[in-house]
Amino acid sequence: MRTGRNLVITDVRVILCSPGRNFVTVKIVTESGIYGLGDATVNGREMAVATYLREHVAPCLIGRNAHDIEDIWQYLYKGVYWRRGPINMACVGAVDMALWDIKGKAADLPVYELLGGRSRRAIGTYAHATGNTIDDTLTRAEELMGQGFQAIRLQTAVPGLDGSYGVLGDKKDYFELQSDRPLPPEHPWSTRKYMNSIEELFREARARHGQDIQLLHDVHSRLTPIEAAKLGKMLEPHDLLFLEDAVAAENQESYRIIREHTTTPLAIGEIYNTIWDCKELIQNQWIDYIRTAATHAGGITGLRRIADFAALFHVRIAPHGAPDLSPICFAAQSHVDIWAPNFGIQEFVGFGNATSAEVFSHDLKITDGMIHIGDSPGLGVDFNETAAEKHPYKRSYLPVSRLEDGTLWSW
Ligand code: KDG
Ligand code: MG
Repeated sequence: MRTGRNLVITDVRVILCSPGRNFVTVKIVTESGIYGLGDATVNGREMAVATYLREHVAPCLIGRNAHDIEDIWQYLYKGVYWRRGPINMACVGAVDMALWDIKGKAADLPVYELLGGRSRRAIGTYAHATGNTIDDTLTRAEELMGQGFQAIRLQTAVPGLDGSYGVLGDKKDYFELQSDRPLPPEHPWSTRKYMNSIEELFREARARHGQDIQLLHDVHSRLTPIEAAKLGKMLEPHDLLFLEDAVAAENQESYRIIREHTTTPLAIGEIYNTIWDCKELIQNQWIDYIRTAATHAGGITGLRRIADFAALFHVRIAPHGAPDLSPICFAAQSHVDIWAPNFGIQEFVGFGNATSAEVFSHDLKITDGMIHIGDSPGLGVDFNETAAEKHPYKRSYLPVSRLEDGTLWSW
């Protein structure tokens, strides 16, 4: 295909490492020496993405012009015949971010300038307060409020259940590496026990922390639509910013049922890979926030397309920000957040630990719960391959959930 200014891709490296947890990183190198970085991590399935990238994607990129971001996106999406899917789209996403990084460096501009410039000074975030009891959770929320966070997601263990989403029985957090466990850890689930206890968490939160703080909650897809409707109604007096993943929505119609019954705002999307997964949710205005991440939904190009579509229907973006997305993904979506006119809020669970900081560097800062992006060209990230070698991949799985009678449930 024709090109304007050629920036020929000469090498595509795929690096798996585990500086605290597993990440899959793509490094695309051009003949000029400019390189770009992308995150392709799919938590618990890292080898699949790494192999797909090495065996099927990298050979197709060598010799192409790194400036042709849209053409390469279409080539990897339409061109494979097998459209969509989490593994394929994480690879498209990683390549896409790396190409935006290259374009920014070549232009000597941060990526948000290429998207259209800033729409805001900084990016509002929400933090996580999680605990084994309501008191633990609310004490943690108080600490976060003291650090300046103005929005906090509250999760607490369900009385009578040994561990649940966000709170493992042995207190090892769900986002920590689970490599000491040969197979996925299992959590029990009871909708009845959850429904009987959850309202108290938010009632207590409002009583202790007042009305100013924004509160959020993640159901992690464990309810049916009518149960979610009931929960939304139950939580209405506590005025949530949003209720996340109330129901798994391969069937997007499910959200119509929830919407008909409650004014609690709804969010979904962290496992979606394309605009098609949320098309009906958005165009019917059944949700308020779309939570697709840059890695999982086809990179900056995929996320920008979703944001523009969502803006037509008053839906705002709130990208997934769990620690199993690498700092490269976090930076990539921060550039989208600072640009998107319909940005809502960014999930934020810290910038990783000291070990991950040996491997990844970035140009983001957090003060008073707001993320500030510097003006480094490209995505402002870097990756230390030598440091990464010291932290080899370790197999690790996300947990699974079972009802108390043993039936497998959504985790
Ligand atoms: O890999 C799965 C986690 O990223 C997910 O469980 C975290 O639900 C999550 C969230 O909202 O951050
Ligand atoms: Mg979630």
